[in-house]
Amino acid sequence: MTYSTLLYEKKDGIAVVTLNRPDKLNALNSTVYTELYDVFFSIENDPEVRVAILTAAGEKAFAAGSDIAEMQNMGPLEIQHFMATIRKASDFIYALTKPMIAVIHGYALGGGCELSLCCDLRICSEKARFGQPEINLGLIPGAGGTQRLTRLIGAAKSKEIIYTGDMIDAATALELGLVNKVVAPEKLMEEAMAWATKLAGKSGPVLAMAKMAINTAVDSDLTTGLNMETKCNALCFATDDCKEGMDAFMEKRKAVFKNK
Ligand code: CO8
Repeated sequence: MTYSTLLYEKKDGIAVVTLNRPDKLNALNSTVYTELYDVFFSIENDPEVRVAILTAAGEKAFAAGSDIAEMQNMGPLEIQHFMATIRKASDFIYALTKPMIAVIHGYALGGGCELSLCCDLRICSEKARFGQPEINLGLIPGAGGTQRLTRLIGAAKSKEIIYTGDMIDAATALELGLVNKVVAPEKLMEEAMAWATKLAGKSGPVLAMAKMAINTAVDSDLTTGLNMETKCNALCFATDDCKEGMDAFMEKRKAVFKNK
């Protein structure tokens, strides 16, 4: 698959998507969001892919936000169209049935931070910097930041980050629960691949059930979430992998999952 703003590779069940506009600090324009939707649609429908990684080219940034040059002369109607393009990609990535890991070095600002929030897990370099600086441009986050950031780290800290527009460092992001793990820059991709490899060894359908249940917890009330947990578990019991997991335990051997 070839894209003008992304790189794509696949190895041993792990898909790696790389944002590739390093000269613009991987600013996210309409083409990037459209191509992100396309590549993740392919990933979702590719049975060989078990886990996806989203990373970025260049030394300085994961993504420094949505493309200000593109937005600069938009009016309300054009921005709604742009936001629909963002929404289509973001919502699809968030709901992907396969685990998604964002691998973040350098700046993850505005739409860049919001894109990482659509992933399941975030691993970053000690040098990463996060922020929602839209307030300094006279706007507010528009790629899900007021919603996904708030659900992840709570209203008070989200308000602090969004109202001030200040950046936070990797250690603060870890403390807030914005990222799962912080590692030395030279270890970033190695650690991300180790994580991805571990997840690729689990049962894909069962991971999808775990993701659906947890996403329901984020998006709804407790009763709805508990009902979803029950249904997802019932579906796990319809898989060969569930039988294999329990048989392997009883037979004191390592389970070999077949993704069925
Ligand atoms: N959009 C477009 N171009 C960008 C962006 C961006 N977000 N960020 C950086 N660039 C470009 C620069 O213009 C520059 O291009 P050129 O070399 O052609 O002049 C190149 O990338 C390198 O950037 P800098 O020279 O600025 O690099 P510095 O190291 O000096 O600074 C910073 C790095 C601090 C990250 C700085 O680039 C910066 O502040 N960038 C903008 C950060 C920002 O405000 N992000 C939020 C954008 S708005 C957003 O994401 C909204 C999402 C919701 C949209 C929905 C509709 C409302």
